[in-house]
Amino acid sequence: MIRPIPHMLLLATMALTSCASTKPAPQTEAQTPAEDPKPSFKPSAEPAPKIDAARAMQYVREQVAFGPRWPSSPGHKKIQDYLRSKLKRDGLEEDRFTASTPVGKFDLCNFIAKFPGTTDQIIVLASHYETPYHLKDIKFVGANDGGSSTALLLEIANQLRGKKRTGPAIWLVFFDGEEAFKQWSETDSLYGSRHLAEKWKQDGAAKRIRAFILADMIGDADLNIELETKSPPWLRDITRQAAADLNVSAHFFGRETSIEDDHVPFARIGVPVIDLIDLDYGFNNVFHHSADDTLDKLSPRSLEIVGNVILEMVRRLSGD
Ligand code: 1BN
Ligand code: ZN
Repeated sequence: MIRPIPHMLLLATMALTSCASTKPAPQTEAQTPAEDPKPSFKPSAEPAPKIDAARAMQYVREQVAFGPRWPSSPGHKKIQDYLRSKLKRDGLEEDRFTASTPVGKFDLCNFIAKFPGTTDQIIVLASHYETPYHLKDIKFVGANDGGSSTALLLEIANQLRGKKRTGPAIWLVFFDGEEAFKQWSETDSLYGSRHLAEKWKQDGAAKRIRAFILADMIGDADLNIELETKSPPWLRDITRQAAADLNVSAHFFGRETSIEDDHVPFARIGVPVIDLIDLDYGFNNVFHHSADDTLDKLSPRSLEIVGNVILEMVRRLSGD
C-alpha cells in the first residue's frame, strides 16, 4: 500500500530533515543485483517468540520518568544504571570511550547484551538510548526517539533469556551518542556506532555479522516504517516476508527514504544493515526532536508489530 505524498510535502520533508530524503517506495519485490547475491538461510524450525507489548510500553514509561537523558545529565546516568540492572544476567559488556564533540569531551558508553548461539555468526539488534544534548534547554523526554526502541530491545531480551538457541548468537546493542551535540554532521553524530564499528572491524567481529537490524522511533501510534536505502535487497525481502507472515505489511515500506542513523558506520564496513525507522512522526514529522515527543503519541501495538517482525526476521536469519 503506497501512502501518497504530495509533491510539496515531499520537498518540505527533504528541506526539514537534512539527513533524510524521501520518495514513494516501489511496491514490487526487490531484484537481487549480481553483486549482491542473496544468501539462503534455512529458517529455524522453532516458531519465533512474541513480545509482551504492555511490558515493553512500561519500559518506555520508566525511561521517560528519568527525564531528558543527554550525555552527562542525571537522566543519562539513570538510564545507564537501568540498562545495567535490566541486562545483568545477559553477558552485558560496556564499551566506554571519550568522544570529542563541538562542545567538549564526553564520557560515553555503548552497552552490548550477548545471547549465545551455536555458530560463530552474529545477528545484531540495535537502538540508541540517549536523548540529544543540543535539546538540553527544552523538556525533551524522547518517548519515541530513544525510548521506544530501547524498550523494545529490553523486551526482546526477556524473550531470549534462558532459552537455548541454535544458529547465530544475538547481540543487543544500546548505542550512546547517536544524536548531535550541536548540529548534525558527519563528525557531530553517531559517536557510539562509529566507535563500535571501528572496534568490531579491528577485532574481526564485523565479518561475523550476518545482519544488523536497527530500530529507531518505532513507537508512533501511526506506524509507518520507511524503506531505508542502504539495506541490501535480500534483507529487505526478509523484512517484507516477516511482515507479510504477521499480516502487518501495511505498516512497512510505504516510502523509500535515505537516513543517516546508527546503521551507517556498519554499512560502510560492509555489514548488511537495515534501519527500521518511522520518520513520519506527526504531520510532516513535527514531533521529531520536539517537546511533543511524549508517551501519548505512542501505542503498545506499534511496539508489538515491530518487535514481532524483528523476532520473525531473526528466525528467518537463524538457519544454516
Ligand atoms: C533518528 C533519531 N535520528 C535522530 N534521531 C537520525 C536522523 C537525523 C533522522 C536527522 C532524520 C534527520
Ligand atoms: Zn533523535
